[in-house]
Amino acid sequence: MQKEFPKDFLWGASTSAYQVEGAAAIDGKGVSQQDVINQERHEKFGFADASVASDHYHKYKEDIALFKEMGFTSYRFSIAWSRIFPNGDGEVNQEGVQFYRDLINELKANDIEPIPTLYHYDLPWPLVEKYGGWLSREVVDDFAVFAKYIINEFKDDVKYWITINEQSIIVQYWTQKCYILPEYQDNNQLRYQINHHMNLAQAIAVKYVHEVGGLAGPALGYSPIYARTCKPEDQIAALNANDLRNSYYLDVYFKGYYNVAALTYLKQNDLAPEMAADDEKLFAENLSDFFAINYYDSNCAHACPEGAERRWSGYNLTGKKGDMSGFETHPGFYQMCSNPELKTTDWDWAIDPIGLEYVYRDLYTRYKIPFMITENGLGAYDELTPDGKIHDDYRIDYLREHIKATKRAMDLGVEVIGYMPWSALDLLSTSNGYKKRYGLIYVDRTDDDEKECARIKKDSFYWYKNVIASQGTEL
Ligand code: BGP
Repeated sequence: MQKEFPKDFLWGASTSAYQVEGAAAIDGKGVSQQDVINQERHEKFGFADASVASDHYHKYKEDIALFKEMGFTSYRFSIAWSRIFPNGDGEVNQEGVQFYRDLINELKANDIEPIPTLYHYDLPWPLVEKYGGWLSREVVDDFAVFAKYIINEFKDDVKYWITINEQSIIVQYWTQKCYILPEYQDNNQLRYQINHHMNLAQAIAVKYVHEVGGLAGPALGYSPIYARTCKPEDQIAALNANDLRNSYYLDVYFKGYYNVAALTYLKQNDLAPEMAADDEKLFAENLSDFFAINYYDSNCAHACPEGAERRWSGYNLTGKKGDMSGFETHPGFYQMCSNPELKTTDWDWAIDPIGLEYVYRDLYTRYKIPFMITENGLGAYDELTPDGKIHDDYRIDYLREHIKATKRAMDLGVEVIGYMPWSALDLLSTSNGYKKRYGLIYVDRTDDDEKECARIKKDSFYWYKNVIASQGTEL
């Protein structure tokens, strides 16, 4: 039998605003870039748009009752900037503030720690129209006003603040996570420019959180990168990939400066961001307090000759194994590839619980900062059987092995304060609509038909309830 997790360990799960709330044009909410992006994806690929999503806006009390039944002691959600400032700047929409106040009060009444994310991909659309959104440095000032307002508003109820979600993934999939006007889409330096603006915004958010006595951390979309072979040139390629895809972000948040090798490579290839003289000083003065890790998979890399064609990360839109549109390639630096040792999901994400153990061990050695898992999960086709059940044993297997990996790292001294897998309930996938599901709670709707969004407990719901009740000893 497994030894118990600490008594105050935060057990819960995660969601994000536009993926779960719906009510996209209700009670004063303004349009966000995700409303526009998902409308376009609906027209192009048939994925659901974000207008109703999982209707959490109207059903949050029912959802929190289910969280309580599972035994949650934490819930990670995000705050939609366009619900608070419908224009991105200017007037506050009090009805939007009231929604989050009600949500937080309901969580607290159920002894569930609210863990809000300030930014999860959903920039107010008027800021895209005004100055191109994250492309412009002007966005940093508008974000600062929003962040300060929210942090002050909820400072008495929130201890842990997640600042910005997955900047590294935004760089990789920038047109999916940000609205980029077509005329800019060929200029890849802008990927890193956007990220620089986000680094400034995130440092300012950390500053405000510290001013009110809270703790702050960015949610890192983190995949460790293995070398495909033990050839020295593949090992160096994996190191290069780790520097550019991982440490480039970590070092800013936790050391206060850009990773030297990654920044040098970007400069040599005209991809580096423009920055002002004091920007790194702002980073250094506002370091983050904990790792919020979003872990789904590990990645693999091998050496890549000079002169190869530069390519950006591909994706699988169909959910048929092997339908990946390509791998990121940086000539002379590295090329990403699949890992022949690992099984994958239907969307080609490598399943690797040991990879999570590797992340804990590697990052704790390098930074010695506590961890919180803010996403971890299996995207899968779920079937609602005629008897009204969802037998998602594949999801249970996935989560069990990742919790075990967490415990192994903790047994070697790594500090982990919470585990919040993705996702509390089914929601709109960022890349694949409602066919690809992650929830512990099933939401009865499809891409084409919103139905009533009824909640149904999956087998994983009952399993996770028992995991929490047994403090992680019964997996
Ligand atoms: C992370 C995001 C989430 C979530 C998850 C699964 O990158 O933070 O918002 O959606 O990945 O990704 P997807 O929905 O594309 O399967």
